[in-house]
Amino acid sequence: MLRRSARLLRSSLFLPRPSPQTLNPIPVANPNLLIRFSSSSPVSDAELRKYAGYFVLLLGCGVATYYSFPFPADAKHKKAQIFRYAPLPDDLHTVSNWSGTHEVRTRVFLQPENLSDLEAAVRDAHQNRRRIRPVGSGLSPNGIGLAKSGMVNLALMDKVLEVDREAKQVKVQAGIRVAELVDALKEHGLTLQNFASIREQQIGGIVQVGAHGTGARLPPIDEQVISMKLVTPAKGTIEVSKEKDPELFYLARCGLGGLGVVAEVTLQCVERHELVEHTFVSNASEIRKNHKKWLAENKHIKYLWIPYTDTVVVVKCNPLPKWKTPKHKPKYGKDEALKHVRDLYINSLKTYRSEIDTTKEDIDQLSFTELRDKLLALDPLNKDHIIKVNQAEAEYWKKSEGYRVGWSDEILGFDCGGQQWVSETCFPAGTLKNPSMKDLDYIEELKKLIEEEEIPAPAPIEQRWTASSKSLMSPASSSNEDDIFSWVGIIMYLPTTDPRQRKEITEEFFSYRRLTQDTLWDKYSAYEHWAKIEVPKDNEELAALRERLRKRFPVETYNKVRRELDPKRILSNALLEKLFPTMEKAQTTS
Ligand SMILES: Cc1cc2nc3c(=O)[nH]c(=O)nc-3n(C[C@H](O)[C@H](O)[C@H](O)COP(=O)(O)OP(=O)(O)OC[C@H]3O[C@@H](n4cnc5c(N)ncnc54)[C@H](O)[C@@H]3O)c2cc1C
Ligand SMILES: *[C@@H]1O[C@H](CO)[C@@H](O)[C@H](O)[C@H]1NC(C)=O
Ligand SMILES: *[C@@H]1O[C@H](CO)[C@@H](O)[C@H](O)[C@H]1NC(C)=O
Ligand SMILES: CC(=O)N[C@H]1CO[C@H](CO)[C@@H](O)[C@@H]1O
Repeated sequence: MLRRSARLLRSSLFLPRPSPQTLNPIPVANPNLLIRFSSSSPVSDAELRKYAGYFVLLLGCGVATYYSFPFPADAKHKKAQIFRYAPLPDDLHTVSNWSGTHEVRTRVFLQPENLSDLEAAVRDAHQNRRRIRPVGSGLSPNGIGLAKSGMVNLALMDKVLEVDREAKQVKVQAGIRVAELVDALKEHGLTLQNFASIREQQIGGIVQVGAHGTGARLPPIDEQVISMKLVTPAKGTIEVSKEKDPELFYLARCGLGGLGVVAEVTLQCVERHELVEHTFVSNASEIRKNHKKWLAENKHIKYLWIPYTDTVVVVKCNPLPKWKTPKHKPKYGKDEALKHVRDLYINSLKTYRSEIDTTKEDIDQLSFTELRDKLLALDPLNKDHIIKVNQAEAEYWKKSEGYRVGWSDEILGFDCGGQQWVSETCFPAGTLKNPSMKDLDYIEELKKLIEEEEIPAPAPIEQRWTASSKSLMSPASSSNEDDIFSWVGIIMYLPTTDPRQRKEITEEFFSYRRLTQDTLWDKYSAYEHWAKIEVPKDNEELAALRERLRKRFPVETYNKVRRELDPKRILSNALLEKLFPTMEKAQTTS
């Protein structure tokens, strides 16, 4: 049973998943091949959670679809086995990024159940120079948490340890996922200040890359960290906080998994609150007129720009009391809103396929993002086709204007659509009092570039804002608390499993990204999100990227502290080594 599900999973895309295995591998010729099954008697809580963690993430983010695997009936029987050698290749763990754009296979996937286990695993790996890169839910589009030579994952260390209702602070084990943390906080009347588009990240993962939501007064999520327990290879377990060691604290908050395994995190929370989301369609000139006011007035605001159209979808979210009770009833029903997109799909099917194998009923079942994926799949790199799809998307949003009320964690999610390539940059946009308007200039240039270069750019170009972060490695880092930053994401979907087509889309995406890089990044001091930065294959380009990173981030300090805390680079991976090479070469196995 167990085995079968492992095979099933391997053929799909999935999150790094809890699996029945190894800690303290017994020293044999190749310890990496040793798989240990837990030997404790009846089905423990942790065991249950292992299987509850068997999720396959299919599509979507705000409305992600999950398939959970049933708890194996013979699990008890399985537990009778204490140690077992894993035959190849059945126990290889394939860990893939969400979009299936990066994946690794590994035999070392440690899942400690508690702090002492984790400490032992880190100590052991350090002594034996074996790599165990910390990985969270593995959701980073660039696979920054993945390492072929081995990983440690805290999915079983997912407890809420303390809630301080007065101070509105919570102390958690870093393996807890955002969704579960928010659920646990409910009964205390608390929640997180802000959210990314999805809630499946582990706290360790979301903090270490400096992830963000939107709202020009709200900093990225790492800024909510008050203290952390860091398990380091060379210095053991250390507690880092502003009081104890400010330099290390601000470096390690957004530490890219390279300074230690974050075992525990104390987070600042806020009162649980409801938000009113107002979605409406605007255009570039109206936005220019109102931008300054909107940024300041709205707690959360984002713009979804639709290439080749003048349509901009504006989404504002604000606390409930500020508003008169909004009209709940949308002007159009779901079918009316989708009509244009469905019609385009039916007509496109006629053009692209001689036989229509999809019935009307099937089409009526599809959500907007599913329809968009199917439409794009027909001719993903044909600019004229993409323009039609974008225009249909603009129509869809025009008929989807209206209000939605709900708890902040529900409202702030977003359905990002299917598998995709994404590049997101962060750049300064002045202050809240005095916005530089560079954010709007950036988009204007980007849209012009798309049109001039005839890039088959789908929608949306998502634009968000945050306040600054004091974390030194954050793309929004600034010592000036008033500074605000804009985050802009470009996208190309991968609506196909055909490897040739995926390759073509990938190439087109990288040329699109390259054009934005050449035209915009230096001009606007824009830097890529750590979960989205891609390492160039070309050596000269890589050297240029390193140079660039040194201008913005304290790379020397980061490497110096890595040398102190993780001298053998057991927590690192190829991506980190490429971006932040150290003088002494990593000597860990492979
Ligand atoms: C559909 C989708 C939507 C997204 N939307 C947003 C968004 O709106 N805003 C945004 O900012 N990001 C967004 N992201 C990116 C996502 O929030 C980040 O990639 C986040 O890091 C993922 O968390 P994770 O647990 O999967 O971390 P992973 O990808 O597994 O790891 C991320 C980093 O954290 C490190 N790490 C993980 N756990 C630990 C630990 N315990 N100790 C030390 N280091 C650790 C890893 O080494 C790695 O460097 C989105 C991603 C997807 C797929
Ligand atoms: C940690 O978990 C292991 C099982 O992996 C168990 O044997 C050990 O007793 C636990 N330690 C503590 C302190 O709970
Ligand atoms: C932009 O939107 C405003 C407000 O809806 C409208 O008055 C204006 O005509 C629009 N401008 C363009 C160029 O479409
Ligand atoms: C399933 C899938 O598409 N996997 C991809 C993961 O990433 C690697 C490297 O980036 C690709 O080569 C794979 O095709």
